[in-house]
Amino acid sequence: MFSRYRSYNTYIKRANQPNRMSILCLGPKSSGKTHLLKKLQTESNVDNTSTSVPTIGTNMYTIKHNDYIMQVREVGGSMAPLWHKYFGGISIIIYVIDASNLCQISAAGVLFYSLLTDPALLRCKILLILSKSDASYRQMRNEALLMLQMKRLQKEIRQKVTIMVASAITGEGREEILNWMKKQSITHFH
Ligand SMILES: Nc1nc2c(ncn2[C@@H]2O[C@H](COP(=O)(O)OP(=O)(O)OP(=O)(O)O)[C@@H](O)[C@H]2O)c(=O)[nH]1
Ligand SMILES: [Mg+2]
Repeated sequence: MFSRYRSYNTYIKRANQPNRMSILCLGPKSSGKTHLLKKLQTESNVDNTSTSVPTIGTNMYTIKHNDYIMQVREVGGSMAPLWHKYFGGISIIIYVIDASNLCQISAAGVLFYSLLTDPALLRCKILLILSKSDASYRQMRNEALLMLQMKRLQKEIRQKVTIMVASAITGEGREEILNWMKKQSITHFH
């Protein structure tokens, strides 16, 4: 227990060094966080056999983009009641919603709203990713945003939410996400 606490503190310290960011990746179960983060790590195809396991607890990813090293911690969707334990020292949240899962979208939106109103995250930069854009039965961007009631939500929260569409299969959105993460690090450290 003590060593886990110490390693978490070390992570926060390291992640706050120049050119390193502390980023948290959250989202409901099976929304595609692990696959997407693997795709951000490497452009090559994601190995479905080793990544299709629900994240119990957390996964840490070191993502390099040009000169930047970004540390991203994924906390599994099954850990949602405990997400708040990982908010300390976090400046950027990536929230992943599965745009192909009609049943999940509204619940994902409610969970997203409760995150954004958490006092610890009021100054965070937020990236909302509509994942699995390759799925033929996905919701289109505008339909998904309508289901999430994004316009109304944006009026009620303090943070600016950037929205992107992505696929871990085709790589859609990869460059855009990496550039956004890098840009946040520049504005965060300078
Ligand atoms: N079509 C498609 N399927 C995907 C994509 N990303 C993930 N999946 C599938 O969605 C399922 C869940 O993906 P994960 O990346 O494990 O989801 P997760 O958000 O990490 O889930 P937890 O760790 O349980 O919170 C897997 O069966 C993947 O094969 C994608 O971009 N497109
Ligand atoms: Mg996962």
